[in-house]
Amino acid sequence: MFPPRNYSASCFLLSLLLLSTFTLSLSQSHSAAKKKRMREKVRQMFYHAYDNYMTHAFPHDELKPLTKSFTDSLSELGNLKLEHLPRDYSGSALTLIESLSSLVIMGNNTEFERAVLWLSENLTFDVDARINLFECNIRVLGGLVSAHLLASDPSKKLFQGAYNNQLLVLAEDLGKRFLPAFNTPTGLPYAWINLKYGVMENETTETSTSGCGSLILEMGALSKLTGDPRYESAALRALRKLWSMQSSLKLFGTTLDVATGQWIEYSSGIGAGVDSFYEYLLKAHILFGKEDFWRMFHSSYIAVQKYFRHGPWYHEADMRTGRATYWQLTSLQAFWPGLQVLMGDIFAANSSHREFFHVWKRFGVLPERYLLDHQMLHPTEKYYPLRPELAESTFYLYQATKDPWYIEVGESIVNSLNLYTKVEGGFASVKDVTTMQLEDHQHSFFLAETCKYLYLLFDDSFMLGSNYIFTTEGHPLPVLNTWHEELPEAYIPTNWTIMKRQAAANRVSAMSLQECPAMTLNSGQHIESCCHISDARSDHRCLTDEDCGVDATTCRRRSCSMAGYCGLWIFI
Ligand code: DMJ
Repeated sequence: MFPPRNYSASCFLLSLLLLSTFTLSLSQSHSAAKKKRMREKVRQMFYHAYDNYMTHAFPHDELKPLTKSFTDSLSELGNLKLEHLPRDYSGSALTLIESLSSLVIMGNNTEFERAVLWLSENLTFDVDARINLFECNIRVLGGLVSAHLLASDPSKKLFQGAYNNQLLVLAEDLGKRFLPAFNTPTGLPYAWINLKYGVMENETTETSTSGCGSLILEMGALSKLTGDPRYESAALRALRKLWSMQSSLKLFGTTLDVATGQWIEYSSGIGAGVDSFYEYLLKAHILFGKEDFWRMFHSSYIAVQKYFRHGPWYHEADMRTGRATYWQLTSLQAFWPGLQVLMGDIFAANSSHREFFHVWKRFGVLPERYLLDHQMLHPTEKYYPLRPELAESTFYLYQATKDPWYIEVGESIVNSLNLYTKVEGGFASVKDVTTMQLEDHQHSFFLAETCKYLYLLFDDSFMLGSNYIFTTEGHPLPVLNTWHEELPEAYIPTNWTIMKRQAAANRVSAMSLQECPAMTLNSGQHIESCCHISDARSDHRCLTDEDCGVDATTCRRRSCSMAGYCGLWIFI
């Protein structure tokens, strides 16, 4: 028998198919092997930082890796002029608290349990130390609340012995010490509070937008866990007041006075002093399931895109006029693409992320401030204090797209950190990115965020089967249906006059001066929003293209990816 005429062609096609299947599975196993290798590299980084902290600094706050000593820095965080430093304060084991959730993510239950027991027996907040409310909230309260939720999750089996809510007891004690800060005519909290004595005499009334607008995740969670509504209520009252202070352009300033409710600094952007305010509007919506937080975020997001965005870059602008003020890239802004992924604007996220990574590659790490208009580094802010924001956005983008390019980015970040910042005694901040001269400080967020996001980029098994939202300090909070409940009437932003006025206003495109035409989908659903994502599903992922609305930058219809995220997938 002769083979069929097209035998050789079939054979060729078959071998081609086999070859490509082989190549595909080879490249898949290649990338799985790479992810495993990288995960181990990050694990080693974390333990190099952690073990050195435990050896040379614990139970003080942070490690000084060059001198293998410590700093009791909780009272110094945000305290640029280092004023009113405590005389008799010997630390709160800040780095240990910040490491708790990372230990769980890396599967070290034994060390987690050991840490929890130590904290429950030794940690006290009854100390004469003036601390920054925002910093203490995101690092300490957030670290404790998150670790408590993990410890009390029976499926995690983190404890050999019994867990008796010790972390929640500590968190509640801290939360109570926060409350006097909110006792102002406006409900906006003081930026500073003494943990033992409350608000100090003649305390400054100046604070920042993020200082009063990013408390709701931790304090809201504390209320849900304790049944005491005071924490959530104080954080919401502050947020409501802040919201009422937005300009007619729906913009916010950077600093304000808590006594008068007047703005001090009218210029703002998406970086320092404001960043986590935007972040918490969206994350509060996800954690507490309230539509109103989404509306607030959505309206602010559009204003940000309209007045701050310039191509893939973001500059600052005056909240009253919308006119550009400072053309600067700052290291903190690099979290924004991650937030854009959460809200489904992946195309825009990807383009900004690429620019941040480009700057990282150029300098080896991300400089604190780069002057876009002069194409040069800021003369005094040339440092890189081991910040996590680029790794964080890379993690989110990889989750959404599974594009192996983000694995390459992660690898490059890991290599730079090891090359430039690793020293015998831990990881040191970079003082000057032009010389790579180091500074004697290992910030606690290096363990809470930088290592965590890099680890999760290469191994996200911690997240399988559960939905988590990460606080601005990288502490995971599970998204629980039981928390998605109605708030008291007075707390619902739609009842606020300002929100009613806004609901009546037209929705416009995120693209400056451009409005996407409203469109009716096949299902009959009418979309006007530039970045609509259906809220029908609790995990905020899409099921079909119809969940995805239109893209903010091009007004083109978006599609739902295989990973369940909305995006402008060119090839679909
Ligand atoms: C962290 O403490 C938090 O991410 C905060 O929101 C701002 N950035 C630092 C780390 O860079």
